[in-house]
Amino acid sequence: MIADIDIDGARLLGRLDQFAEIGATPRGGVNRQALTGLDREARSLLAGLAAARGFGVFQDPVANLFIRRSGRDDSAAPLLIGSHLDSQPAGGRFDGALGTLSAFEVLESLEDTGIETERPVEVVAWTNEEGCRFAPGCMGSSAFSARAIPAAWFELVSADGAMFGAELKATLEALPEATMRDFGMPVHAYLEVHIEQGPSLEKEDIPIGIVTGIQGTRWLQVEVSGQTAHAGTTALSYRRDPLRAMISALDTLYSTVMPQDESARFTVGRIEVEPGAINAIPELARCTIDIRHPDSLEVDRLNATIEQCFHERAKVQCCEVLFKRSFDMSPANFPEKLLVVLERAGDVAGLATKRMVSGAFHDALFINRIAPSAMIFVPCRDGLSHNEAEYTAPEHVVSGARVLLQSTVELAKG
Ligand code: HGY
Ligand code: MN
Ligand code: MN
Repeated sequence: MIADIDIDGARLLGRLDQFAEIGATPRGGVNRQALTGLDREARSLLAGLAAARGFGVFQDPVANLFIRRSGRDDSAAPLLIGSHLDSQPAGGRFDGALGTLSAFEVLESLEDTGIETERPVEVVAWTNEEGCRFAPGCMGSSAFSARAIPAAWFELVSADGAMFGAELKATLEALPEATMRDFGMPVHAYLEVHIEQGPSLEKEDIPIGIVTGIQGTRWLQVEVSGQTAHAGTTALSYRRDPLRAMISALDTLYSTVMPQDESARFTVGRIEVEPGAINAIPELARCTIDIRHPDSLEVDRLNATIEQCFHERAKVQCCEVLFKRSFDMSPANFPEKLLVVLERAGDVAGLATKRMVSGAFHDALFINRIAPSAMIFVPCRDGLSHNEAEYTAPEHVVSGARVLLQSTVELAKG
């Protein structure tokens, strides 16, 4: 071990169970979406656990939550370790919570053994990583790295009718014991443990992934508009059916984008139709499109292909189509100097590691814009995530936290 110190695996596994109860779903997952009462409940629980250990509790204007353990030189830029506590609507109990609670376990283990670090170490729970209630994703980490909250976010209304501004205010007010701190805090480095959310570590029976980078992601909101009319009296030649145009475009895109490029990802997560009456031709058809690719030029090309396809099919149906880009995250590469620290930590923990690119986006991508960042992946069963059956074996939970602990000691020793 870099340091003769270990984590308390039972305590960490117990914490994961405790947090999984907040927003628990009947099928064993969690629905703890960003800036809801359940998200606030999880944040309060973590803040209470932190206060009980004498750690400092802070939050910034976008409700990122920080838990601070002082260092010998408390003026030094802290090492940040963490992830997120918000979940998908039908999410798993490990996505986000694993990294946040592994980071808290590291802080507790340091405290238990009385190890003094040169620089402060702070656990962070980033606000709204998932982006499914309020797009874009990674709101907390992107506002933190940009040192500002985009004004446009305060216009956002979620599908459940909530206003972003009101929910953010309620979330900040729900943690009066947290000291407010403004944006702009310098960061020495950032580390995040996360489940792989893919199958490769499990398939190769490797317990630790050293994440070298994250592929690009772009979210489109598509709206096709036509003319609502009577289902019974409107003949084909009089129809301007936006749903028919959308289905035709999507059928072509499903059968070309991913089959022609195994690195490309094309996902339609939500479709809405208005007015939604069984006996009226739709007036509006809306859908979301999530595009991913390791090569940002390919993201642009896919975007252009999608727009062209929709415009062509809309024209055939005498419909209009509008596109809005609600998230755009170019690929990131993490610095070699941090990757070798993680690999060394894996070695001293006696764990096999492999380098890999993340197919999922993470807060580390934004923090990497202002401080050296890197991620530790652990396997998840069948590579399944954003699914209530998401599962990571206890030994992998413990291994990820062990590598985080050793890397933390290495990076915080000054
Ligand atoms: O969508 C993502 O890639 C992340 O898991 N929220
Ligand atoms: Mn996540
Ligand atoms: Mn996720």
